[in-house]
Amino acid sequence: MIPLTIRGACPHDCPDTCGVLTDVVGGQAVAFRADPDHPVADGWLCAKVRPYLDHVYHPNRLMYPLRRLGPKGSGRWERISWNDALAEIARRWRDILDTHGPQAILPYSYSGTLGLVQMVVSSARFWNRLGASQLQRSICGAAAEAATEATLGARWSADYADVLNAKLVVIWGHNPISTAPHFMPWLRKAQRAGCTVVVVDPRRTGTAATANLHLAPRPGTDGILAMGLARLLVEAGHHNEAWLQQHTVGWPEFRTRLADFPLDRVADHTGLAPDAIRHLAHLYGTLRPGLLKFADGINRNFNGGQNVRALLALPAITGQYGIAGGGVMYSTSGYVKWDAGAVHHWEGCPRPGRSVNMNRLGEALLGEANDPPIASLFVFGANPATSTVAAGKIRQGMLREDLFTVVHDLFLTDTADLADLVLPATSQLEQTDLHKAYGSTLLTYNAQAIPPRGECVSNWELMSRLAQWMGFDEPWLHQSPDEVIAEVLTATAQGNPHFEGITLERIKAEGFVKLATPGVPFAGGVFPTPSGKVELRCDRLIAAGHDPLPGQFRTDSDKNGEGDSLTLVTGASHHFVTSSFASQQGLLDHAGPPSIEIHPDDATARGIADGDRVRVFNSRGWCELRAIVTDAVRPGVVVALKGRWSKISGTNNINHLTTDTLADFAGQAAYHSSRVEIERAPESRPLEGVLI
Ligand SMILES: Nc1nc2c(c(=O)[nH]1)N[C@H]1C(S)=C(S)[C@@H](COP(=O)(O)OP(=O)(O)OC[C@H]3O[C@@H](n4cnc5c(=O)[nH]c(N)nc54)[C@H](O)[C@@H]3O)O[C@H]1N2
Ligand SMILES: Nc1nc2c(c(=O)[nH]1)N[C@H]1C(S)=C(S)[C@@H](COP(=O)(O)OP(=O)(O)OC[C@H]3O[C@@H](n4cnc5c(=O)[nH]c(N)nc54)[C@H](O)[C@@H]3O)O[C@H]1N2
Ligand code: SF4
Ligand SMILES: [Mo]
Repeated sequence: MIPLTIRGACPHDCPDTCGVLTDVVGGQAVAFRADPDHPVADGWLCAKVRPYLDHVYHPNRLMYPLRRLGPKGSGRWERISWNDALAEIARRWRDILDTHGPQAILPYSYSGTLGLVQMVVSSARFWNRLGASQLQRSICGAAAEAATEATLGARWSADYADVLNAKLVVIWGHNPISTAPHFMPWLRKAQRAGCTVVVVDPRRTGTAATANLHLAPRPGTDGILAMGLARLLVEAGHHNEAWLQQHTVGWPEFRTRLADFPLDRVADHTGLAPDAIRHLAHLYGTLRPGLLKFADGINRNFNGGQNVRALLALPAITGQYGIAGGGVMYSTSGYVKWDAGAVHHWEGCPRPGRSVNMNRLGEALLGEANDPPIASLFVFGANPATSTVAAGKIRQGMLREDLFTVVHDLFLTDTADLADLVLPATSQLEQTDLHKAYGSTLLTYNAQAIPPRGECVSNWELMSRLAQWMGFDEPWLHQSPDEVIAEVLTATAQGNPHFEGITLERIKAEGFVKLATPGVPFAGGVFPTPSGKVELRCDRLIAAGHDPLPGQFRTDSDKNGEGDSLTLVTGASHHFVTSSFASQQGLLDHAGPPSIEIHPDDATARGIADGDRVRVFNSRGWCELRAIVTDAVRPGVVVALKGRWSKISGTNNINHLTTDTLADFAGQAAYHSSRVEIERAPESRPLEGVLI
């Protein structure tokens, strides 16, 4: 039989949002590959998504609803029908509505899929209609987003190809070799053409290993480094006074503040040699255009917001915004802000009440949210027991006998293990969606390729079923995916010049379309801030309790009792997307056992040798990992990559140690401000664990 080829989009949390093709024979997907016509994918997929059919046809895929037998977390389940599952949810929720009101119900979703229908609208409409608690979605890039919008007015970036116009690229707290793979060919091409590549990262990542220069500062000190660089640039006359006068607000005050950042202080705080800082300032001052590239890893610390504000000042000081190959390449997300009215449909809904910060989930379940208490937790497209800060508290909270928890996922995750009911979710091949990207200016359509496996349902289909059981018959709760897309797209396109000529019909016919964005953002030095300028001083920040100028940094640290002497950095794994795919044996084999990188000086001081089993601990919890003794991490810093499932690792995972103290801006998670201690552990159970 000749296969039918269906065009789709990779739904995972990655800036590339590749176009994909699925070959289907008789309702079965038989081949999966990159769409050769998709300009970002360019004919290849990353190591984790290439074997996507192993994910779709994994023997452990959930196929039907499950109800818990025995105590919470005991791992015993019975199969139930969808009818019974939905009836039980409706019954429990009606009781909760009577006793506590709807805000006692908390939906928790995040980045399992990034689609408009299955993530954005599925996280909004039904929950608004129910009147549930809002979720503050601040786990990933909230501080950097707030900082960028305050300073530049919008998250706009050029496409990856713009790096070919740069003479210098500073990749700052970002590891694109793993996290934005399709940027790498452009970077290599630029490098071969003579572009100098600098990486600023406390770890010698795969990206750093191929750079011309690698600086490894202490985590969280990037703002101080940026202020120090700014001062050196001004001292050497590399600043552009005319541009600053014309296109910025607050330059005189900012300049005065630079007095606080003499080189010796900056070197002391960052742990970098003065010469290395001077060298970077010289490169940035002289190699023009110079591009600063970062993602969200850099904002996951107590100073995440102000650090990004300080970074964003550098292109302004040198007058490099609005030129090809210059400025900042952070995110293209701001070109498409889905129309909030069409996404949310607030009409007829209870007024939105409290918002629960996802980074306080454990504390919220344990009583911090008490008016009303959280009586029901509904998790979909997320795995908080694995991926959210202070996971031990989440586990403890989810074990509450009086909490009614439903988890909708493709797999029986660490989070699903703690549920009362587990519902089976479709994979991307079994659902329809539209995807914007955060690393490119394409919109990519995902056509459903195969029927749902077993009794799986998509997020949006589930929202419609829940609405039906709760007696909500508004048409906007029961649209088809294409109707949702058409409505949101039409509303978004109105008044947004980037959507010129874009319709759903066109996207479906062509598979993907390019937004009508300018090649260079902020051309002519015009910014969508209230002043129309770069806001070095941003008075809007005062209302939120922040210093309106960058340059004052928090000095508190994550204190967990005596001896917490190492900073824990938990960047992205190469073979997983957060915890997604981290139960796939082929990828686990590539990734090796769960481990922690430690500098030889820190290892020797603790009697730890390479390959030792170690216990990592602080006041929040512990986990056991395999030590990798390496100078790829700077002294004082240990690195354990994110994503490992506790149940597969044979131990708690690293998020049992991460801090739930929030960062400076926007309720951001501060994973990389966590402090830990490490000791040798006796060899007992294997760490590698077994597949569930
Ligand atoms: N393969 C893969 N790709 C992914 C993901 C994944 O899990 N796996 N996750 C996706 C998601 S959710 C996101 S948000 C993006 C994130 O994309 P990135 O920001 O590129 O990813 P991270 O690895 O979180 O962080 C990048 C680097 O920041 C460094 N770092 C940490 N703290 C600091 C600091 O204070 N200063 C400096 N200078 N460096 C610091 C870390 O060592 C790490 O190498 O990637 C996405 N892509
Ligand atoms: N230690 C540490 N932890 C981190 C970070 C870090 O830097 N360090 N980074 C954080 C960041 S940046 C992010 S964005 C978060 C991400 O955290 P989460 O959003 O919780 O992402 P995942 O852990 O990948 O879990 C996603 C789940 O969604 C499921 N899923 C996939 N598609 C669908 C679908 O269509 N429907 C349903 N119902 N389920 C689906 C997957 O099977 C998976 O179990 O992790 C954070 N965790
Ligand atoms: S995870 Fe990223 S690089 Fe991999 S296929 Fe998906 S969009 Fe492409
Ligand atoms: Mo993220």
